[in-house]
Amino acid sequence: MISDRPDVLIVGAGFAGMYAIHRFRNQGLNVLALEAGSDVGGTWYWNRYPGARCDVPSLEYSFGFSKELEQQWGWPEVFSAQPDILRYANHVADRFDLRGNIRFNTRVNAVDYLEQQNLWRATTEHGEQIEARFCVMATGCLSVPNTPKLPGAESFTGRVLHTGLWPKEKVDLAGKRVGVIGTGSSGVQAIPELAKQAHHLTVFQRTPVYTVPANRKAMRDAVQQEFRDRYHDIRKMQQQNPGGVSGFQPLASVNRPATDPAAPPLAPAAILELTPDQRRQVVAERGLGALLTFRDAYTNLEANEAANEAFRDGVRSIVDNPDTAERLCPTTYGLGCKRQVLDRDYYVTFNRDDVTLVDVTETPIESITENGICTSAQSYDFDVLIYATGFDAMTGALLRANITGREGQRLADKWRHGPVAYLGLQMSGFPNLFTVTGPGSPSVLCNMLVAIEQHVNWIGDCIDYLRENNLARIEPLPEAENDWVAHVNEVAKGTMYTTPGCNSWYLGANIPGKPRIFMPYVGGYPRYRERCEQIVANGYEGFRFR
Ligand code: NA7
Repeated sequence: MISDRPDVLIVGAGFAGMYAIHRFRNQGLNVLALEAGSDVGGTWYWNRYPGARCDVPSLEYSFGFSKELEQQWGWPEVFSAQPDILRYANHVADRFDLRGNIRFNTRVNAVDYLEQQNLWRATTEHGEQIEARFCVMATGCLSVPNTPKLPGAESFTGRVLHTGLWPKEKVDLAGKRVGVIGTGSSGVQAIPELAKQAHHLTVFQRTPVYTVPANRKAMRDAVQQEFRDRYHDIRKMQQQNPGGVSGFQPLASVNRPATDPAAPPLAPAAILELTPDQRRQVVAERGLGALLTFRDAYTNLEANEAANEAFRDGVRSIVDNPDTAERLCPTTYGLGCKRQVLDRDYYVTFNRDDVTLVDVTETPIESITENGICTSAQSYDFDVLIYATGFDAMTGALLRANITGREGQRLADKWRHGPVAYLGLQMSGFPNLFTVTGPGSPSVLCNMLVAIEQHVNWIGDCIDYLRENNLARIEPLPEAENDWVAHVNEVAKGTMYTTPGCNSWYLGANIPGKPRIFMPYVGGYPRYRERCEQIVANGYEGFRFR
Protein backbone atom coordinates (compact mmCIF):
# COMPACT_ATOMS: atom_id res chain seq x y z
CA MET A 1 0.00 0.00 0.00
CA ILE A 2 1.28 3.43 -0.89
CA SER A 3 1.75 5.53 2.22
CA ASP A 4 2.14 9.30 2.25
CA ARG A 5 3.72 9.10 5.69
CA PRO A 6 6.47 6.56 5.17
CA ASP A 7 9.27 5.85 7.63
CA VAL A 8 11.64 5.58 4.71
CA LEU A 9 11.43 7.46 1.46
CA ILE A 10 13.33 5.78 -1.35
CA VAL A 11 14.22 7.69 -4.49
CA GLY A 12 14.45 5.33 -7.46
CA ALA A 13 13.04 1.89 -8.28
CA GLY A 14 15.92 0.27 -10.11
CA PHE A 15 17.49 -2.80 -8.55
CA ALA A 16 18.65 -0.77 -5.52
CA GLY A 17 15.25 0.77 -4.81
CA MET A 18 13.50 -2.54 -5.43
CA TYR A 19 15.61 -4.46 -2.94
CA ALA A 20 15.38 -1.57 -0.45
CA ILE A 21 11.57 -1.78 -0.52
CA HIS A 22 11.65 -5.51 0.14
CA ARG A 23 14.33 -5.34 2.85
CA PHE A 24 12.93 -2.36 4.76
CA ARG A 25 9.34 -3.62 4.54
CA ASN A 26 10.46 -6.92 6.07
CA GLN A 27 11.91 -4.93 8.99
CA GLY A 28 8.44 -3.55 9.66
CA LEU A 29 9.13 -0.16 8.14
CA ASN A 30 6.61 1.80 6.17
CA VAL A 31 8.19 2.45 2.77
CA LEU A 32 7.47 4.62 -0.25
CA ALA A 33 9.59 4.73 -3.40
CA LEU A 34 9.34 7.51 -5.97
CA GLU A 35 10.38 6.60 -9.50
CA ALA A 36 10.68 8.85 -12.55
CA GLY A 37 10.01 6.01 -15.00
CA SER A 38 6.69 4.30 -15.55
CA ASP A 39 7.97 0.96 -14.23
CA VAL A 40 10.78 -0.77 -12.37
CA GLY A 41 14.26 -1.63 -13.65
CA GLY A 42 16.31 1.60 -13.55
CA THR A 43 19.24 1.29 -15.96
CA TRP A 44 17.53 -1.61 -17.69
CA TYR A 45 14.29 0.34 -18.00
CA TRP A 46 15.94 3.33 -19.68
CA ASN A 47 18.72 1.73 -21.77
CA ARG A 48 16.63 -0.11 -24.35
CA TYR A 49 18.85 0.67 -27.32
CA PRO A 50 19.48 -2.18 -29.78
CA GLY A 51 22.35 -4.35 -28.57
CA ALA A 52 22.17 -3.29 -24.89
CA ARG A 53 23.61 -6.06 -22.78
CA CYS A 54 25.18 -6.62 -19.37
CA ASP A 55 28.95 -7.13 -19.00
CA VAL A 56 28.57 -9.37 -15.91
CA PRO A 57 27.46 -13.00 -16.37
CA SER A 58 23.70 -13.42 -15.91
CA LEU A 59 23.97 -16.01 -13.14
CA GLU A 60 26.13 -13.64 -11.10
CA TYR A 61 24.18 -10.46 -11.94
CA SER A 62 21.19 -11.59 -9.94
CA PHE A 63 19.81 -11.09 -6.45
CA GLY A 64 21.04 -13.42 -3.72
CA PHE A 65 18.46 -12.55 -1.08
CA SER A 66 15.87 -15.15 -2.08
CA LYS A 67 16.69 -18.84 -2.42
CA GLU A 68 13.38 -19.45 -4.21
CA LEU A 69 14.12 -16.74 -6.76
CA GLU A 70 17.55 -18.25 -7.40
CA GLN A 71 16.07 -21.69 -7.90
CA GLN A 72 13.19 -20.69 -10.14
CA TRP A 73 14.49 -17.97 -12.44
CA GLY A 74 16.11 -19.10 -15.72
CA TRP A 75 18.47 -17.03 -17.86
CA PRO A 76 18.46 -17.68 -21.61
CA GLU A 77 22.02 -16.47 -22.26
CA VAL A 78 25.35 -16.52 -20.42
CA PHE A 79 25.51 -12.70 -20.71
CA SER A 80 22.04 -11.20 -20.67
CA ALA A 81 20.49 -8.81 -23.12
CA GLN A 82 18.55 -5.82 -21.75
CA PRO A 83 15.06 -7.29 -22.41
CA ASP A 84 15.89 -10.36 -20.29
CA ILE A 85 17.22 -8.29 -17.39
CA LEU A 86 14.15 -6.08 -17.54
CA ARG A 87 11.97 -9.21 -17.50
CA TYR A 88 13.85 -10.32 -14.39
CA ALA A 89 13.26 -6.92 -12.74
CA ASN A 90 9.54 -7.21 -13.52
CA HIS A 91 9.45 -10.74 -12.19
CA VAL A 92 11.08 -9.60 -8.93
CA ALA A 93 8.59 -6.73 -8.65
CA ASP A 94 5.64 -9.12 -9.15
CA ARG A 95 6.98 -11.91 -7.01
CA PHE A 96 7.68 -9.68 -3.99
CA ASP A 97 4.72 -7.41 -4.66
CA LEU A 98 6.88 -4.29 -4.81
CA ARG A 99 4.78 -2.06 -7.04
CA GLY A 100 2.32 -1.28 -4.25
CA ASN A 101 5.10 0.70 -2.56
CA ILE A 102 6.19 2.61 -5.65
CA ARG A 103 4.79 5.79 -7.13
CA PHE A 104 5.79 5.79 -10.80
CA ASN A 105 6.09 8.71 -13.22
CA THR A 106 7.23 10.80 -10.28
CA ARG A 107 10.55 12.57 -10.60
CA VAL A 108 11.96 14.09 -7.45
CA ASN A 109 13.08 17.67 -8.00
CA ALA A 110 14.24 18.55 -4.48
CA VAL A 111 15.12 16.78 -1.24
CA ASP A 112 15.28 19.01 1.85
CA TYR A 113 16.11 18.32 5.47
CA LEU A 114 13.64 19.86 7.91
CA GLU A 115 15.85 20.36 10.92
CA GLN A 116 13.17 21.11 13.54
CA GLN A 117 11.13 18.04 12.68
CA ASN A 118 14.13 15.86 11.83
CA LEU A 119 12.42 14.83 8.61
CA TRP A 120 13.38 14.69 4.96
CA ARG A 121 10.97 16.24 2.49
CA ALA A 122 10.95 15.26 -1.18
CA THR A 123 9.26 17.62 -3.62
CA THR A 124 8.15 15.94 -6.82
CA GLU A 125 7.90 17.37 -10.31
CA HIS A 126 4.12 17.53 -9.75
CA GLY A 127 4.63 19.73 -6.68
CA GLU A 128 3.68 17.05 -4.14
CA GLN A 129 5.66 16.92 -0.92
CA ILE A 130 6.35 13.72 0.98
CA GLU A 131 8.10 13.58 4.33
CA ALA A 132 9.93 10.75 6.05
CA ARG A 133 12.44 10.25 8.86
CA PHE A 134 14.86 8.46 6.55
CA CYS A 135 15.69 9.10 2.90
CA VAL A 136 17.51 6.56 0.75
CA MET A 137 18.83 7.79 -2.58
CA ALA A 138 18.71 4.72 -4.84
CA THR A 139 19.26 6.85 -7.90
CA GLY A 140 21.88 4.77 -9.71
CA CYS A 141 25.41 5.48 -10.89
CA LEU A 142 24.69 5.83 -14.60
CA SER A 143 21.26 7.39 -14.73
CA VAL A 144 21.69 10.96 -15.92
CA PRO A 145 22.33 10.86 -19.68
CA ASN A 146 24.95 13.26 -20.98
CA THR A 147 24.02 15.16 -24.12
CA PRO A 148 26.90 17.40 -25.21
CA LYS A 149 26.00 20.99 -25.94
CA LEU A 150 26.76 21.13 -29.65
CA PRO A 151 26.06 24.40 -31.47
CA GLY A 152 22.74 24.33 -33.29
CA ALA A 153 21.60 21.08 -31.62
CA GLU A 154 17.97 22.25 -31.45
CA SER A 155 17.81 23.04 -35.16
CA PHE A 156 17.94 19.40 -36.33
CA THR A 157 14.55 18.53 -37.79
CA GLY A 158 14.96 14.74 -37.86
CA ARG A 159 14.49 12.41 -34.94
CA VAL A 160 16.88 12.70 -31.97
CA LEU A 161 17.51 9.73 -29.66
CA HIS A 162 19.83 9.02 -26.73
CA THR A 163 20.91 5.44 -25.98
CA GLY A 164 20.28 6.09 -22.28
CA LEU A 165 16.69 7.28 -22.90
CA TRP A 166 15.66 4.89 -25.66
CA PRO A 167 11.91 4.85 -26.42
CA LYS A 168 9.74 1.93 -25.29
CA GLU A 169 8.07 1.54 -28.66
CA LYS A 170 10.02 0.00 -31.52
CA VAL A 171 12.22 2.47 -33.39
CA ASP A 172 12.03 1.77 -37.12
CA LEU A 173 15.32 2.67 -38.78
CA ALA A 174 14.67 0.83 -42.05
CA GLY A 175 15.65 3.02 -45.00
CA LYS A 176 16.90 5.77 -42.68
CA ARG A 177 20.17 7.66 -42.74
CA VAL A 178 21.42 7.45 -39.18
CA GLY A 179 24.22 9.31 -37.41
CA VAL A 180 25.55 8.15 -34.06
CA ILE A 181 27.86 10.18 -31.81
CA GLY A 182 29.95 8.23 -29.29
CA THR A 183 31.85 4.96 -29.19
CA GLY A 184 31.81 3.96 -25.50
CA SER A 185 30.06 0.78 -24.30
CA SER A 186 26.64 1.99 -25.47
CA GLY A 187 27.84 3.08 -28.92
CA VAL A 188 29.91 -0.07 -29.41
CA GLN A 189 26.97 -2.30 -28.49
CA ALA A 190 24.49 -0.33 -30.59
CA ILE A 191 26.56 0.29 -33.75
CA PRO A 192 26.49 -3.29 -35.19
CA GLU A 193 22.73 -3.48 -34.60
CA LEU A 194 22.04 0.01 -35.99
CA ALA A 195 24.12 -0.83 -39.07
CA LYS A 196 21.92 -3.87 -39.75
CA GLN A 197 18.75 -1.79 -39.54
CA ALA A 198 19.65 1.56 -41.13
CA HIS A 199 20.03 2.46 -44.79
CA HIS A 200 23.37 4.08 -43.90
CA LEU A 201 25.12 4.58 -40.58
CA THR A 202 27.70 7.28 -39.91
CA VAL A 203 29.68 6.89 -36.67
CA PHE A 204 31.19 10.02 -35.11
CA GLN A 205 34.10 8.88 -32.96
CA ARG A 206 36.11 11.11 -30.66
CA THR A 207 38.20 8.47 -28.85
CA PRO A 208 38.58 4.89 -30.13
CA VAL A 209 37.92 2.10 -27.64
CA TYR A 210 39.57 -1.16 -26.71
CA THR A 211 36.68 -3.56 -27.17
CA VAL A 212 36.82 -7.35 -27.14
CA PRO A 213 34.25 -9.90 -28.30
CA ALA A 214 31.61 -10.77 -25.71
CA ASN A 215 30.67 -14.32 -24.80
CA ARG A 216 27.59 -14.99 -26.93
CA LYS A 217 26.70 -18.45 -25.71
CA ALA A 218 23.18 -19.54 -24.93
CA MET A 219 22.67 -20.76 -21.35
CA ARG A 220 22.84 -24.53 -21.05
CA ASP A 221 20.43 -26.20 -18.66
CA ALA A 222 23.24 -28.12 -17.00
CA VAL A 223 25.19 -24.91 -16.29
CA GLN A 224 22.12 -23.16 -14.92
CA GLN A 225 21.37 -26.16 -12.70
CA GLU A 226 24.92 -26.36 -11.40
CA PHE A 227 24.70 -22.74 -10.34
CA ARG A 228 21.38 -23.42 -8.64
CA ASP A 229 22.91 -26.36 -6.79
CA ARG A 230 25.95 -24.34 -5.73
CA TYR A 231 24.44 -20.90 -5.17
CA HIS A 232 25.05 -21.10 -1.45
CA ASP A 233 28.83 -21.32 -2.04
CA ILE A 234 28.76 -18.99 -5.04
CA ARG A 235 27.27 -16.13 -3.02
CA LYS A 236 30.02 -16.63 -0.44
CA MET A 237 32.64 -16.58 -3.20
CA GLN A 238 31.18 -13.30 -4.47
CA GLN A 239 31.70 -11.81 -1.02
CA GLN A 240 35.41 -12.66 -1.22
CA ASN A 241 36.05 -11.42 -4.75
CA PRO A 242 37.30 -7.86 -5.45
CA GLY A 243 34.69 -7.40 -8.18
CA GLY A 244 31.84 -9.24 -6.42
CA VAL A 245 31.88 -11.98 -9.08
CA SER A 246 32.45 -15.55 -7.89
CA GLY A 247 34.13 -16.65 -11.12
CA PHE A 248 32.64 -20.09 -10.45
CA GLN A 249 33.35 -22.38 -13.40
CA PRO A 250 30.61 -24.99 -13.72
CA LEU A 251 31.90 -28.44 -14.63
CA ALA A 252 29.17 -28.55 -17.25
CA SER A 253 30.75 -25.60 -19.07
CA VAL A 254 34.03 -27.42 -19.66
CA ASN A 255 33.73 -28.85 -23.13
CA ARG A 256 37.02 -30.67 -23.26
CA PRO A 257 39.72 -31.57 -20.76
CA ALA A 258 42.61 -29.13 -20.35
CA THR A 259 44.98 -31.84 -21.58
CA ASP A 260 43.23 -32.06 -24.97
CA PRO A 261 46.09 -31.66 -27.50
CA ALA A 262 43.74 -29.75 -29.82
CA ALA A 263 43.12 -27.05 -27.21
CA PRO A 264 44.95 -23.77 -27.99
CA PRO A 265 47.86 -23.11 -25.61
CA LEU A 266 46.99 -20.95 -22.65
CA ALA A 267 48.55 -17.49 -22.85
CA PRO A 268 51.42 -16.99 -20.38
CA ALA A 269 50.79 -14.61 -17.49
CA ALA A 270 53.24 -11.93 -18.70
CA ILE A 271 53.04 -10.31 -22.13
CA LEU A 272 56.63 -9.09 -21.83
CA GLU A 273 57.76 -12.73 -22.00
CA LEU A 274 56.53 -12.85 -25.61
CA THR A 275 58.03 -11.33 -28.75
CA PRO A 276 55.80 -8.98 -30.79
CA ASP A 277 55.25 -11.81 -33.30
CA GLN A 278 54.17 -14.19 -30.54
CA ARG A 279 51.76 -11.54 -29.21
CA ARG A 280 50.24 -11.19 -32.66
CA GLN A 281 49.94 -14.95 -32.84
CA VAL A 282 48.09 -15.07 -29.51
CA VAL A 283 45.59 -12.53 -30.87
CA ALA A 284 45.27 -14.36 -34.19
CA GLU A 285 44.58 -17.68 -32.44
CA ARG A 286 42.62 -16.59 -29.41
CA GLY A 287 41.13 -13.21 -30.36
CA LEU A 288 41.56 -9.74 -28.88
CA GLY A 289 40.13 -10.89 -25.55
CA ALA A 290 43.28 -12.97 -24.93
CA LEU A 291 45.15 -9.73 -24.25
CA LEU A 292 43.04 -9.17 -21.13
CA THR A 293 44.56 -12.27 -19.53
CA PHE A 294 48.08 -10.80 -19.28
CA ARG A 295 48.30 -9.63 -15.70
CA ASP A 296 51.37 -7.46 -16.27
CA ALA A 297 49.45 -5.40 -18.82
CA TYR A 298 47.48 -3.96 -15.89
CA THR A 299 50.38 -3.29 -13.55
CA ASN A 300 53.35 -2.32 -15.71
CA LEU A 301 53.30 0.51 -18.25
CA GLU A 302 55.73 -1.19 -20.65
CA ALA A 303 53.63 -4.36 -20.63
CA ASN A 304 50.50 -2.26 -21.01
CA GLU A 305 51.89 -0.62 -24.14
CA ALA A 306 52.92 -4.04 -25.50
CA ALA A 307 49.33 -5.21 -25.05
CA ASN A 308 47.98 -1.99 -26.58
CA GLU A 309 50.19 -2.44 -29.64
CA ALA A 310 49.14 -6.08 -30.03
CA PHE A 311 45.54 -4.91 -29.75
CA ARG A 312 46.03 -2.33 -32.51
CA ASP A 313 47.61 -4.98 -34.72
CA GLY A 314 44.56 -7.12 -34.08
CA VAL A 315 42.24 -4.30 -35.16
CA ARG A 316 44.32 -3.75 -38.32
CA SER A 317 43.93 -7.43 -39.15
CA ILE A 318 40.11 -7.27 -38.89
CA VAL A 319 39.28 -3.95 -40.55
CA ASP A 320 39.73 -3.96 -44.35
CA ASN A 321 40.21 -0.24 -45.00
CA PRO A 322 43.63 0.72 -43.58
CA ASP A 323 42.59 4.35 -42.91
CA THR A 324 39.48 3.23 -41.04
CA ALA A 325 41.53 0.65 -39.12
CA GLU A 326 44.04 3.31 -38.06
CA ARG A 327 41.21 5.58 -36.87
CA LEU A 328 39.79 2.72 -34.80
CA CYS A 329 43.11 2.12 -33.04
CA PRO A 330 43.34 3.70 -29.58
CA THR A 331 46.66 5.47 -29.04
CA THR A 332 46.13 8.12 -26.39
CA TYR A 333 45.50 5.79 -23.42
CA GLY A 334 45.96 2.14 -22.53
CA LEU A 335 43.97 -0.96 -21.71
CA GLY A 336 42.64 -0.82 -18.16
CA CYS A 337 42.13 2.95 -18.04
CA LYS A 338 38.42 2.74 -18.86
CA ARG A 339 35.79 0.15 -18.13
CA GLN A 340 36.42 -2.79 -20.46
CA VAL A 341 33.99 -2.72 -23.37
CA LEU A 342 32.54 -5.97 -24.76
CA ASP A 343 31.05 -6.17 -28.24
CA ARG A 344 29.43 -8.34 -30.83
CA ASP A 345 30.91 -7.77 -34.30
CA TYR A 346 32.03 -4.19 -33.67
CA TYR A 347 35.14 -4.04 -35.86
CA VAL A 348 33.74 -6.08 -38.78
CA THR A 349 30.81 -3.66 -38.91
CA PHE A 350 33.23 -1.09 -40.33
CA ASN A 351 33.82 -3.41 -43.31
CA ARG A 352 30.25 -2.78 -44.45
CA ASP A 353 29.71 -0.43 -47.40
CA ASP A 354 26.83 1.23 -45.58
CA VAL A 355 28.89 2.28 -42.53
CA THR A 356 31.16 5.35 -42.42
CA LEU A 357 33.52 6.31 -39.62
CA VAL A 358 34.21 9.99 -38.96
CA ASP A 359 37.02 10.88 -36.55
CA VAL A 360 35.95 14.12 -34.88
CA THR A 361 39.40 14.80 -33.51
CA GLU A 362 40.59 15.10 -37.15
CA THR A 363 37.49 16.89 -38.41
CA PRO A 364 35.64 18.32 -35.39
CA ILE A 365 31.87 18.69 -35.28
CA GLU A 366 31.29 22.39 -35.88
CA SER A 367 27.52 22.40 -35.62
CA ILE A 368 24.31 20.47 -35.79
CA THR A 369 22.23 21.73 -38.65
CA GLU A 370 18.63 21.37 -39.73
CA ASN A 371 19.66 18.32 -41.77
CA GLY A 372 22.43 16.71 -39.80
CA ILE A 373 26.02 17.32 -38.71
CA CYS A 374 28.54 19.75 -40.11
CA THR A 375 32.20 18.94 -39.42
CA SER A 376 35.22 21.03 -40.36
CA ALA A 377 35.48 18.91 -43.52
CA GLN A 378 31.92 18.33 -44.76
CA SER A 379 28.25 18.07 -43.89
CA TYR A 380 26.29 14.86 -43.34
CA ASP A 381 22.52 14.57 -43.69
CA PHE A 382 20.50 12.29 -41.43
CA ASP A 383 16.95 11.24 -40.70
CA VAL A 384 17.90 10.13 -37.19
CA LEU A 385 20.64 11.38 -34.88
CA ILE A 386 21.62 9.19 -31.94
CA TYR A 387 23.62 10.35 -28.95
CA ALA A 388 25.60 7.50 -27.39
CA THR A 389 27.43 10.05 -25.30
CA GLY A 390 27.26 8.47 -21.86
CA PHE A 391 26.24 9.73 -18.47
CA ASP A 392 27.02 12.24 -15.76
CA ALA A 393 28.16 9.25 -13.74
CA MET A 394 28.18 8.56 -10.00
CA THR A 395 27.33 12.06 -8.77
CA GLY A 396 24.95 13.24 -11.53
CA ALA A 397 21.68 11.86 -10.16
CA LEU A 398 22.44 12.91 -6.57
CA LEU A 399 23.23 16.46 -7.61
CA ARG A 400 20.24 16.65 -9.91
CA ALA A 401 17.98 15.79 -6.95
CA ASN A 402 18.85 19.18 -5.37
CA ILE A 403 19.59 17.86 -1.90
CA THR A 404 19.81 20.38 0.93
CA GLY A 405 20.92 19.25 4.39
CA ARG A 406 21.43 20.80 7.82
CA GLU A 407 21.76 24.59 8.06
CA GLY A 408 20.74 24.98 4.45
CA GLN A 409 23.88 23.31 3.11
CA ARG A 410 23.44 22.25 -0.49
CA LEU A 411 25.05 19.02 -1.65
CA ALA A 412 26.07 20.84 -4.83
CA ASP A 413 28.13 23.26 -2.70
CA LYS A 414 29.60 20.53 -0.52
CA TRP A 415 30.68 18.64 -3.65
CA ARG A 416 31.91 21.65 -5.59
CA HIS A 417 35.42 20.18 -5.72
CA GLY A 418 34.29 16.57 -6.02
CA PRO A 419 32.21 14.10 -4.01
CA VAL A 420 32.86 13.91 -0.27
CA ALA A 421 31.10 11.01 1.43
CA TYR A 422 31.78 8.42 4.12
CA LEU A 423 31.89 4.91 2.60
CA GLY A 424 29.68 6.17 -0.23
CA LEU A 425 26.83 5.65 2.24
CA GLN A 426 26.32 9.00 3.97
CA MET A 427 27.45 12.61 3.93
CA SER A 428 28.25 14.77 6.92
CA GLY A 429 25.61 17.50 7.24
CA PHE A 430 22.91 15.23 5.78
CA PRO A 431 21.62 13.21 8.75
CA ASN A 432 19.50 10.12 8.04
CA LEU A 433 20.05 10.46 4.30
CA PHE A 434 21.74 7.43 2.76
CA THR A 435 23.08 6.75 -0.70
CA VAL A 436 23.14 3.29 -2.28
CA THR A 437 26.42 2.66 -4.16
CA GLY A 438 27.41 6.29 -3.70
CA PRO A 439 30.81 7.76 -4.64
CA GLY A 440 33.61 6.28 -2.55
CA SER A 441 32.05 2.79 -2.53
CA PRO A 442 33.04 -0.06 -4.90
CA SER A 443 29.78 0.44 -6.86
CA VAL A 444 30.59 0.36 -10.59
CA LEU A 445 33.81 -1.59 -10.00
CA CYS A 446 31.76 -4.36 -8.40
CA ASN A 447 28.94 -6.59 -9.50
CA MET A 448 26.18 -4.03 -8.94
CA LEU A 449 23.69 -6.47 -7.48
CA VAL A 450 26.19 -7.59 -4.84
CA ALA A 451 27.12 -3.99 -4.02
CA ILE A 452 23.44 -3.01 -3.80
CA GLU A 453 22.50 -5.82 -1.44
CA GLN A 454 25.42 -5.04 0.86
CA HIS A 455 24.54 -1.33 1.00
CA VAL A 456 20.82 -1.84 1.51
CA ASN A 457 21.47 -4.42 4.25
CA TRP A 458 23.89 -2.04 5.96
CA ILE A 459 21.37 0.82 5.80
CA GLY A 460 18.53 -1.43 7.02
CA ASP A 461 20.61 -2.60 9.98
CA CYS A 462 21.58 0.99 10.74
CA ILE A 463 17.93 2.10 10.83
CA ASP A 464 17.14 -0.81 13.17
CA TYR A 465 20.04 0.21 15.39
CA LEU A 466 18.72 3.76 15.62
CA ARG A 467 15.22 2.58 16.46
CA GLU A 468 16.36 0.04 19.03
CA ASN A 469 18.54 2.62 20.76
CA ASN A 470 16.05 5.49 20.56
CA LEU A 471 18.44 7.54 18.47
CA ALA A 472 16.92 10.21 16.27
CA ARG A 473 19.63 10.66 13.70
CA ILE A 474 22.97 9.54 12.34
CA GLU A 475 25.54 11.28 10.19
CA PRO A 476 29.28 10.89 9.63
CA LEU A 477 31.85 13.01 11.40
CA PRO A 478 33.59 15.38 8.95
CA GLU A 479 37.02 13.98 9.86
CA ALA A 480 35.92 10.36 9.24
CA GLU A 481 34.49 11.40 5.91
CA ASN A 482 37.66 13.28 4.91
CA ASP A 483 39.85 10.35 5.95
CA TRP A 484 37.75 8.01 3.82
CA VAL A 485 37.95 10.30 0.78
CA ALA A 486 41.75 10.48 1.24
CA HIS A 487 41.87 6.68 1.41
CA VAL A 488 39.73 6.33 -1.75
CA ASN A 489 42.17 8.65 -3.58
CA GLU A 490 45.20 6.90 -2.18
CA VAL A 491 44.19 3.43 -3.38
CA ALA A 492 43.36 4.78 -6.86
CA LYS A 493 46.86 6.28 -7.23
CA GLY A 494 49.25 4.27 -9.35
CA THR A 495 46.48 2.16 -10.92
CA MET A 496 45.79 2.06 -14.65
CA TYR A 497 42.61 4.03 -13.95
CA THR A 498 44.57 7.16 -13.14
CA THR A 499 47.52 7.00 -15.55
CA PRO A 500 48.33 10.26 -17.38
CA GLY A 501 46.19 10.64 -20.49
CA CYS A 502 43.48 8.43 -19.04
CA ASN A 503 40.12 10.19 -19.25
CA SER A 504 37.13 8.18 -18.12
CA TRP A 505 33.74 8.70 -16.61
CA TYR A 506 35.16 7.13 -13.42
CA LEU A 507 37.17 10.36 -13.15
CA GLY A 508 34.32 12.62 -14.24
CA ALA A 509 36.48 13.50 -17.27
CA ASN A 510 33.60 13.04 -19.75
CA ILE A 511 31.64 16.02 -18.40
CA PRO A 512 33.06 19.50 -19.12
CA GLY A 513 33.82 21.31 -15.87
CA LYS A 514 33.32 18.28 -13.60
CA PRO A 515 36.03 17.97 -10.91
CA ARG A 516 38.57 15.30 -11.86
CA ILE A 517 38.40 12.79 -8.97
CA PHE A 518 38.47 9.00 -9.16
CA MET A 519 35.00 8.32 -7.74
CA PRO A 520 34.56 4.58 -7.09
CA TYR A 521 36.52 2.67 -4.43
CA VAL A 522 39.20 0.60 -6.14
CA GLY A 523 40.42 -1.21 -2.99
CA GLY A 524 38.16 -4.20 -3.70
CA TYR A 525 34.72 -5.20 -2.50
CA PRO A 526 35.83 -7.58 0.34
CA ARG A 527 38.12 -4.97 1.89
CA TYR A 528 35.36 -2.39 1.67
CA ARG A 529 32.70 -4.73 3.09
CA GLU A 530 34.95 -5.73 5.97
CA ARG A 531 35.56 -2.04 6.74
CA CYS A 532 31.80 -1.41 6.82
CA GLU A 533 31.33 -4.38 9.18
CA GLN A 534 34.21 -3.29 11.41
CA ILE A 535 32.77 0.23 11.66
CA VAL A 536 29.48 -1.21 12.91
CA ALA A 537 31.27 -3.59 15.32
CA ASN A 538 33.08 -0.53 16.73
CA GLY A 539 29.75 1.16 17.53
CA TYR A 540 29.41 2.97 14.20
CA GLU A 541 32.92 4.37 14.28
CA GLY A 542 33.15 7.70 12.46
CA PHE A 543 29.43 8.43 12.81
CA ARG A 544 27.67 10.57 15.35
CA PHE A 545 24.17 10.18 16.73
CA ARG A 546 21.65 12.51 18.25
P1 NA7 B 1 30.82 6.48 -22.24
O1 NA7 B 1 31.64 5.29 -21.96
O2 NA7 B 1 31.04 7.70 -21.43
O3 NA7 B 1 31.01 6.82 -23.79
C1 NA7 B 1 30.50 8.01 -24.33
C2 NA7 B 1 31.03 8.19 -25.73
O4 NA7 B 1 30.55 9.42 -26.24
C3 NA7 B 1 32.55 8.27 -25.78
O5 NA7 B 1 32.99 7.67 -26.96
C4 NA7 B 1 32.79 9.77 -25.81
O6 NA7 B 1 34.02 10.14 -26.34
C5 NA7 B 1 31.65 10.21 -26.67
N1 NA7 B 1 31.36 11.62 -26.53
C6 NA7 B 1 30.94 12.27 -25.42
N2 NA7 B 1 30.79 13.57 -25.67
C7 NA7 B 1 31.14 13.76 -26.96
C8 NA7 B 1 31.20 14.90 -27.80
N3 NA7 B 1 30.91 16.11 -27.33
N4 NA7 B 1 31.60 14.73 -29.07
C9 NA7 B 1 31.92 13.50 -29.53
N5 NA7 B 1 31.88 12.39 -28.79
C10 NA7 B 1 31.50 12.52 -27.50
O7 NA7 B 1 29.26 6.16 -22.11
P2 NA7 B 1 28.50 4.81 -22.49
O8 NA7 B 1 27.05 5.10 -22.39
O9 NA7 B 1 28.98 4.27 -23.75
O10 NA7 B 1 28.92 3.81 -21.37
C11 NA7 B 1 28.82 4.18 -19.99
C12 NA7 B 1 28.81 2.96 -19.12
O11 NA7 B 1 27.53 2.35 -19.20
C13 NA7 B 1 29.75 1.87 -19.52
O12 NA7 B 1 31.05 2.05 -19.09
C14 NA7 B 1 29.11 0.64 -18.92
O13 NA7 B 1 29.41 0.56 -17.56
C15 NA7 B 1 27.64 0.93 -19.05
P3 NA7 B 1 35.31 10.33 -25.37
O14 NA7 B 1 35.73 8.94 -25.01
O15 NA7 B 1 34.81 11.09 -24.16
O16 NA7 B 1 36.27 11.08 -26.17
